[in-house]
Amino acid sequence: ASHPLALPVGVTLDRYIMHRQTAFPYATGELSQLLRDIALAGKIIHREVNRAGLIDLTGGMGVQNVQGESQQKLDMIANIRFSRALKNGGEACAIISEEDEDIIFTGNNNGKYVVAIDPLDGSSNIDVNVSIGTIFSIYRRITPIGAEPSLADFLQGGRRQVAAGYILYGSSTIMVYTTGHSANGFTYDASLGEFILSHPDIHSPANGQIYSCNDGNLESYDEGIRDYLNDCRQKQYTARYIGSLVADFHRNLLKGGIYLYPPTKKSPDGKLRLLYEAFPLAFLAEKAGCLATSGHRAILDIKPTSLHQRTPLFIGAPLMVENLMGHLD
Ligand code: P6P
Repeated sequence: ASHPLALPVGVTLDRYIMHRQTAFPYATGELSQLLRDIALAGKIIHREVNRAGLIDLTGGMGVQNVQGESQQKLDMIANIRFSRALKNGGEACAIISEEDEDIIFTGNNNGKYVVAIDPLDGSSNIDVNVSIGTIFSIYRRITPIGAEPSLADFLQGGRRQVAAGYILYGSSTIMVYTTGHSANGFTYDASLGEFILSHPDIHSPANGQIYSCNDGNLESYDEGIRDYLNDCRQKQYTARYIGSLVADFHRNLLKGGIYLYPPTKKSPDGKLRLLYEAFPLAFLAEKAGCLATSGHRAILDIKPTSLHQRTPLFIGAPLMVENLMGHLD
């Protein structure tokens, strides 16, 4: 039977959010509004991404972000737009972003929520017209309402997320998120300016034949990882690696597959960020029936200690992740 709260494909995101909120009699609407604010920022970035080639938004600005990576104009704009949308929305008291070293205090100290965000992941793909994505993670603050938010609000751990998801700016723009129950996908109809429910209650395949990793790093992978990848090749699986996490993740979520970013010589702790990449995707993945591990433990069980810490990430079809784990000592 379909989920009791299921709504028909075609309903708008706003209607869906309101309908879901009615399932929580004590809900006071802040999380609903926060999700709308994120969707609004996504609509704005959709417009910017689709104009990028026309108004010289591609190409580096010659400035470095906190990661020491050359900052593309569009990810700077995305960072500004999401921060502004969340500040103006009033529901988030603080934000952390891949693009900023320190916590961004919104000034809304009465806001109940904090948001961790990668405003535009895969930004090196912008100027070659490859899909890119926003990843977001929402926590209920643990500092008192009205007080100044703190680091502790962001270091609660992956299982304390109240919502998480992504917006993929690809051949179409789709927002996929969960508030802890089901995972749902909303495709953007720019002619209406609305996200429309297109992928209700996503259940990812238990197994798959697609593996995604940067083959160029093969020599620096742990032997167990190389054994697993050889196993995939023996079985003539399909290698698909876009170099844009959200795009690779989304394809694997729908079709069944595994994404691997193991430790490498260059990134001995893995490359991906725990708080605004691995945690939100792992939270969403588990709600869609997938698994996400660092190779040592479930991603969501990692105890976070700093805002920009990295982790190895293996995420996707449960049978593929379990098979991989069988190859690790
Ligand atoms: P590599 C993009 O920079 C990113 O963070 C992910 O979106 C992507 O999956 C990965 O890094 C690509 O990294 O080292 O394979 O180029």
